[in-house]
Amino acid sequence: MNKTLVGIVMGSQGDWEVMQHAARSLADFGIAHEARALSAHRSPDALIEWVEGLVKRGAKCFIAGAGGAAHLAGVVAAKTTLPVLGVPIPSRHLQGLDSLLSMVQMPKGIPVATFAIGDAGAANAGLFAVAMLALEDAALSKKLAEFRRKQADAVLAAKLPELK
Ligand code: RP5
Repeated sequence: MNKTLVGIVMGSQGDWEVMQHAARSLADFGIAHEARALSAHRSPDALIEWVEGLVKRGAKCFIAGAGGAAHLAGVVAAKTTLPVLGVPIPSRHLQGLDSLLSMVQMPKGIPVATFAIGDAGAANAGLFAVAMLALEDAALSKKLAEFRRKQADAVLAAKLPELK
């Protein structure tokens, strides 16, 4: 089995609906990853044990998604010097603005690269992890460039409807 390069963690099982998009981006590029639901507040010891274990096993970065008082990415960042990419999960009452602000306002010295709220943020966190890994992997870099080219082609091929 390939070595796990990216750890994906989310605060609750319900976050998977959004975080699956990060896993999809990684899977599409053949990046070995491991996804877990572990909470910074409800299961802090298990979270830290998992982070430390993945670091020892040679992971290159973490993607953390959480909603509400979204401290998960910050806690992961506090325990490792590997890059941590944060995904704010849409929340029931404040639609994820709470998650975004909780995640993005890290204290100086412990960075979390915070992405957009929801599906696009999760997909982009996965793509950003691919871009980081591609820095030292020419084949992956080529695959990423091809993905971008196809995406551009799709935009250029768009046909707008006739005016009614
Ligand atoms: C956060 O609280 C989780 O990341 C989730 O987005 C939110 C709600 O979790 P549940 O109460 O539904 O488990 O910790």
